Amino acid sequence: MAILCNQAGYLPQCRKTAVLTAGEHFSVIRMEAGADSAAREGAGAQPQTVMEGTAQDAGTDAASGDHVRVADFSALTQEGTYYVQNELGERSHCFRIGQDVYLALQKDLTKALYYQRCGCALQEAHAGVYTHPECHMQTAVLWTDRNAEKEVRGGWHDAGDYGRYISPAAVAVGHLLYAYLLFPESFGDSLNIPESGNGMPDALNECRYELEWMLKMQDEEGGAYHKLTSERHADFIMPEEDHAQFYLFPVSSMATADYAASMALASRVYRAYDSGFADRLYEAAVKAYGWLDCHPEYVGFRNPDSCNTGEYDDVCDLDERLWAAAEMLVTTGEQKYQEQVDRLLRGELTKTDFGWTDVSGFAALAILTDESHKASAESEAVLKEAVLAEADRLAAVAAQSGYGVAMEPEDYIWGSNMVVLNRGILLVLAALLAGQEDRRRVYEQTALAQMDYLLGMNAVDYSYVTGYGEHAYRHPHNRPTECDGIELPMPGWVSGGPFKTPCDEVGREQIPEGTPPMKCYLDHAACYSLNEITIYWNTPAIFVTAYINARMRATRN
Ligand code: G3I
Ligand code: 9MR
Ligand code: ZN
Repeated sequence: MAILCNQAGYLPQCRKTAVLTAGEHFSVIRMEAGADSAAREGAGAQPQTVMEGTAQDAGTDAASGDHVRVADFSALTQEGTYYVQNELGERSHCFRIGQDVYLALQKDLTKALYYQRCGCALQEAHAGVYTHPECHMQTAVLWTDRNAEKEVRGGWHDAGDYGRYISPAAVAVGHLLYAYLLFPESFGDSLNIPESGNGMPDALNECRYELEWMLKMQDEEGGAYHKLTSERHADFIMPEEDHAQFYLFPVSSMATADYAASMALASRVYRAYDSGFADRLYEAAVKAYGWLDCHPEYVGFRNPDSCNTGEYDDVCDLDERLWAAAEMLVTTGEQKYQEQVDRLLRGELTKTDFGWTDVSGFAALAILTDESHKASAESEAVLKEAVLAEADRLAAVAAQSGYGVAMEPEDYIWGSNMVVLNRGILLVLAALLAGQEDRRRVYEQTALAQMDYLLGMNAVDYSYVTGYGEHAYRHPHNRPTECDGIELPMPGWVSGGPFKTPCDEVGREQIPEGTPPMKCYLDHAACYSLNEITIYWNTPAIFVTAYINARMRATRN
């Protein structure tokens, strides 16, 4: 495809660009005016050229090797369905311009978490065609003591596999709950999940399903088991067909700190809805933090030799401890947590990332969005400086990118779309903190540009969200999708995206050596290092879309 665009669409009042890899001139053709126009040629639409221009030469994009030109059609604000065409007659996929472009997307990104529910049946009333009987009902045993049984049903399958892991769970909970805390107006109760209509926003209902499982993953000392999985990944079978023994793997300091942080955060969020639940969450947080106090040393996790399920190993637990101290400080105001925050802020932590290996950005979210300012002014200043400095760096990286994405060639790691979206979170946080309107606008536009990339304005011309775009990817590495006999995947799944050194067999075989990083992608179900789905790749996308929908609501009123 020679013209790349956000296949889901653009907001009327925001910047709108498309990338040309051929031709210099562009026309924007309206298929049909109106807010709800069909995005299909032949639906009785009479194409009409509504804008013409010359695309700006942006040189050679480092991450793709493409020589690109950028067509800016921001002046076009009328709602409708369009495409972009160059002077060679090549055209983009259709896209919409409309206020509602991100509304359905945010709902589907969140509903996707429901499809990950483990330990219950997905009924047709809520799951439509994507039903399955209850799964993984069996009790687990400790990996280190096969006589010690524990009931740990529930939670979300982590990804395309059936494992459940504490650190990625805590990160997904963190993204989701901060999205709600900061942009509550973007959350309703119409996801059509079993709890819909109970007076609590459905994102919180869905998140509670994960939290109730997490509450089972704590041992008597307060430590959090690192993960709950079978010894080997299941074959490609439906979840209800997986009867393997599940094991609780040993406690780690990384998991326990993530656990303490996410429980403390959740206790604040649910306080207004269910104080009994909030108390349980808080008590679990205090108990986990007590474990951290008793174990100031790093307690790592490595897979036993015979185990091939996810490892989520991390060589440093200081970022997790910082997140935990920050959440406990904001939750309690107690000086002992301030002292931990001060100590850890003096270290070399980034304070700006929201992934499962580096969670230190969540400490910035906790402290910088706390309206009661329980943390010291010094902590706030240190964190704000780090956030704004990183946002400036990312804005400069995006400006250098022909595709407007805040990524450098070395950033295309396993789950690179999570990197894109976590950088979107950072840019949104900076937009909230920016003192000057011109900087705020730069951060906001750059955050939106990350969604343009995710939804199709990239070197492989894929929308990386199932069901969103004429060329949305369709073959995620996801066991139910592969086994359910249904042609299309559930809508709203974010693909892991391009990875410069793919490590699955098909990716290694089919992507030639020397392929530019942004092009190291295949829409292939076997490519777990390129095209898997996970809960914590969807949740940063929910955060960014919730911000966008809140901003659109505010600027519309
Ligand atoms: O931390 C190093 C960094 O220092 C280095 O510069 C970089 C170079 O590529 O590698 C970084 O470590 C990588 C790590 O992710 C953190 O980004 C490892 O190489 C890489 O192998 C590791 O990949 C993880 C993968 O599991 C394998 O462990 C992915 O992030 C993680 O999303 C993925 O998670 C899997 C679960 O195990 C099982 N469930 C599915 C899920 C998604 O695929
Ligand atoms: O399906 C598994 C996926 O969730 C993991 O991310 C990946 C790495 O842990 O492993 C996948 O399972 C593969 C296993 O590692 C090797 N045999 C093939 C399995 C299915 O692709
Ligand atoms: Zn299950």
